[in-house]
Amino acid sequence: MSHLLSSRRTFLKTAAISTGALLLPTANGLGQAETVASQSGADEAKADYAVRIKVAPIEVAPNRIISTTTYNSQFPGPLIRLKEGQQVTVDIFNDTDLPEQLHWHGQMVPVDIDGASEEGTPFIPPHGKRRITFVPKPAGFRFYHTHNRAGANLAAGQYNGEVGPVYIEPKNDPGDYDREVFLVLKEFEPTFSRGGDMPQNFLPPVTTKTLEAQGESAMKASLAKGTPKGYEVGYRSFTINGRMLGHGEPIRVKRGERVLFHILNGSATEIRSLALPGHSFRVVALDGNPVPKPAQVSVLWLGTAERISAVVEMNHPGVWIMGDLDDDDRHHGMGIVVEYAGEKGKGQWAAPTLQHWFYTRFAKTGAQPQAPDQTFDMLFQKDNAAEHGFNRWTINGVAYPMTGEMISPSVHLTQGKRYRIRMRNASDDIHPIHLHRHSFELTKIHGKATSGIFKDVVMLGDYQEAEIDFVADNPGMTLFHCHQQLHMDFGFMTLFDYV
Ligand SMILES: [Cu+2]
Repeated sequence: MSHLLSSRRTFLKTAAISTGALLLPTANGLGQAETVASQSGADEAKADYAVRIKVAPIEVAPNRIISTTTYNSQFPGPLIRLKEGQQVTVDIFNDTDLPEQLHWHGQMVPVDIDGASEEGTPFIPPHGKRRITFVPKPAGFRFYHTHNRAGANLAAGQYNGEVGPVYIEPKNDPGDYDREVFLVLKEFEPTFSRGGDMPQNFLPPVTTKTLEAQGESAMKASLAKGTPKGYEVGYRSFTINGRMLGHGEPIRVKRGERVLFHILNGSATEIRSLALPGHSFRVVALDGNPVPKPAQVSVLWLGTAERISAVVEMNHPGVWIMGDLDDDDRHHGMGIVVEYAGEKGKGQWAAPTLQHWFYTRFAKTGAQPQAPDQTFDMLFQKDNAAEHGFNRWTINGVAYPMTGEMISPSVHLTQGKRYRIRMRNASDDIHPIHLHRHSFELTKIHGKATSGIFKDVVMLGDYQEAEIDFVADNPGMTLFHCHQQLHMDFGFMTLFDYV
């Protein structure tokens, strides 16, 4: 299996033949475009890409085979390389027995393309097909994934293998690196547990006492009634690009090379970290959007659905494990070997020094955000084990119905206006908050005003507050939700519309 590794030259070649080609799984994995005969009939023009949703076996380690729903029978789904502003046609085939939604995460597409039934995107019918045409934007590292609900079904939604990377090439690419490597982090074989082990100490501890008091007293009251803690999800196998640590091809590098890693946390529920002993990451983009001030860090942290693009200068020869800081998760597969040319032996790991993860490290110092036209307050709360043993999540006291139909929007937007959402988390969980079809700017986080960082997912720490601004520039129903599958399926969602 490949680890999405390719030279820049190969990518240019791939891009050049992408029109009129179908992306198909090949023996060595991702990103390989091949021109094949149309599968959609002679009377219809061929699509630029075809994605086939299909249950298939994937081998995460020798003789460790998992049956899961995939894109094109592989994990991750094929790398889809698009060009900013250049229209593309994609055929989505659904070879499963259930209706499907394919979400173009991080792209500013219309509602009928976006891939969220709550917004009104049509389903891809079971054993049917949808052809979509859209103009990719903005440039950068995006991804596609299922937007099906899973609820209590750990074989559904993003618990399965429906995740694939998208790279939208900018009109101008300064290209200050030698080659690109795409990494998709993903766990398999989910199981339920009571209470979780989510890492909590990596965000700056800027908590709000009133939120903490509110959350703690609600939890105490629930536990006092004899209610156990709500279900959480754990996993048996952990992979990077679909292979457990030690069982995939290493990333082969040469001394002096500058490798641009595009890293995606494709997890349904988990926060991931990544370090490479003896090396540092120069973070150049968050969620695909260039940051105002690239900076070096030794550890990357990614909430569910977050992406980081970072350049590593290969200047510390050896054979290393690039892996998660959590020993247990790494021992169960969350890592990949980086091997220098001429070096041999087992991958070495060394725990890095812990630093807090400040998004603001990549912002311009002292930059103040533009004033919004209007501000909305949102309070996030957990109702412990209230939904058949699952935690119920509310935004301003309202849980989105578990049945998933479109409901009345909670926020009405006027096109062209700038909005601020003041988010307050009265729970002890971290929430990767996601806004569909728009990018937002971080304007206050870790207790400080900031500007210039544009994202589509942001981690909101336990009992913390943050503010995000966005411009209403893409009319239509817009979903706002926590990207943790267990949270979004159990209420943590709301809709915006345009008046
Ligand atoms: Cu959440």
